[in-house]
Amino acid sequence: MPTFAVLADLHGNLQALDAVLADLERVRPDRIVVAGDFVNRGPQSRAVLERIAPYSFPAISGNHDTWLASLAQGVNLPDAWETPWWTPVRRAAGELTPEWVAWIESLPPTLRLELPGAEPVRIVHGSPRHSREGMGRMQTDAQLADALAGVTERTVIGAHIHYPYERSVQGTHVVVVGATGCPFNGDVNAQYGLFTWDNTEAQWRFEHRSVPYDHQPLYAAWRDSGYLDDDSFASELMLLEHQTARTHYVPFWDWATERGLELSREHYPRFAAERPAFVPPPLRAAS
Ligand SMILES: [Mn+2]
Repeated sequence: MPTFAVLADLHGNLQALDAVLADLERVRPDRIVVAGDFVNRGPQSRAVLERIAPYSFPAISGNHDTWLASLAQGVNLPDAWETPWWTPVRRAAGELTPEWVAWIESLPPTLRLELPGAEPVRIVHGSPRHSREGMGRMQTDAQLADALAGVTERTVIGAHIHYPYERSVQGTHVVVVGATGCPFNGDVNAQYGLFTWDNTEAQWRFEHRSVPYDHQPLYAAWRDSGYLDDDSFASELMLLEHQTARTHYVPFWDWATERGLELSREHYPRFAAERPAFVPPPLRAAS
């Protein structure tokens, strides 16, 4: 039966990428596709690009890839760009040479994968219409149907929300693969999706893969890369995401901004106390 793997959200985590590549050596799918977000949120953006580019896997860009490619060219720099809050992003953008910027900009936003003896699939980062729009459990069926409008493939595979999720929306089989480098589902392993064509059901079967790896070299990379040097609380939050497999950076940012508070560690305990308890997201939508 035809098989393929989709990895995504590598996010500058070389150790997680290597764990998935080693697992794929054993699994040996017919194809391997990368669904974007190679860079940012981790301390090894360029190392991840250098490791994966030589494979020439079919790939698309994620929102972090295109964002960092513009930042690397000095385009749309945020306010306070030189402050420690922006240190991890500034450093990751600084890792992108003009050659890597050009490589990122050559990636399409979505792609169609065709394997002999099976139905074609559409691979996206967020949703078919935007790399920053997820297809997660917060989306209503109507919102998802809107995002899928115009797609001709019966199976759409995305990433971006950093947890695996499978759902059927008005006849379209929607699958979101778990994140390789920065999962938010409470599982610190490196994750990806494996797909096998099921002739009897005439559909792609999704297997969520979760590969354990040693996190110590990743933590060492955070320390040794200089990402933590200027006391950046943003870098600390990103490291905390690697340690806990839970999102902290964006929720803290939103929380502090809503209250007009500085993005500083003194406010973090209050944020943490006010957050709802973490509940691992379900792998499948209730039908
Ligand atoms: Mn991502």
